[in-house]
Amino acid sequence: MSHALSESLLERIEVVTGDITRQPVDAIVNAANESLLGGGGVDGAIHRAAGPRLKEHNRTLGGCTTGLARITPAFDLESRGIEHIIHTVGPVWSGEDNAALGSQREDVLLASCYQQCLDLAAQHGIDTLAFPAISTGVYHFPKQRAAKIALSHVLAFLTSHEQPRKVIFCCFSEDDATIYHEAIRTRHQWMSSRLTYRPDDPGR
Ligand code: AR6
Repeated sequence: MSHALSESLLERIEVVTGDITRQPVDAIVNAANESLLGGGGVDGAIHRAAGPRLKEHNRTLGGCTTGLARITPAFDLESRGIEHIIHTVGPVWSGEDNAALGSQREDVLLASCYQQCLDLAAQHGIDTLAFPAISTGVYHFPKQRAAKIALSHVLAFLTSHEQPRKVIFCCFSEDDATIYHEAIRTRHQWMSSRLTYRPDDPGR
């Protein structure tokens, strides 16, 4: 990967603080539960903003298993320019935060949520997509750990796909946004070090 490519990849992601229902994007991701019929947190905010037709529609879907995703119209949110909602069900955290990243069943399920949402976005030609910090509220997934998984899966997907063109990580607090900025900074340093370290370079 060239330096220019890694820079342009990072330009395709953005961290914002705010309400996901107010983001100027084509689609938003909902951190739902398996019923898809609404709940608290970001799920409650999205159902309130999308209106009762969302729940009526979701009754016809028969729920969604943890780690999978479903796409729906955005109903009343269409007046704000949002065309789709991608509902995914994150894992409930029950592990130890000190285990190696990727070793927990919950890590794999959370990665699957991001992958499924990105696949659906690409299939539906979604240009701009906003994610909340899936599973890090009521479901208690450790925030730093979740941000690393979110970032690495989004970057890997963007490397091989033109759509979505832009992914926004929509945080609900400045503290949560700081966690994403830190994950991006670490990733950027790692990418740069890989690009400058050439053990076989005769000029070294
Ligand atoms: N915009 C952006 N992010 C938000 C918003 C908002 N309007 N509201 C909350 N957040 P959570 P989970 C953040 O609990 O952990 C529901 O009851 C919040 O600060 O919404 O996946 C569902 O029905 C946190 O960073 O989702 C499920 O039963 C993040 O969104 C369960 O909660 C996720 O927190 C899912 O739990």
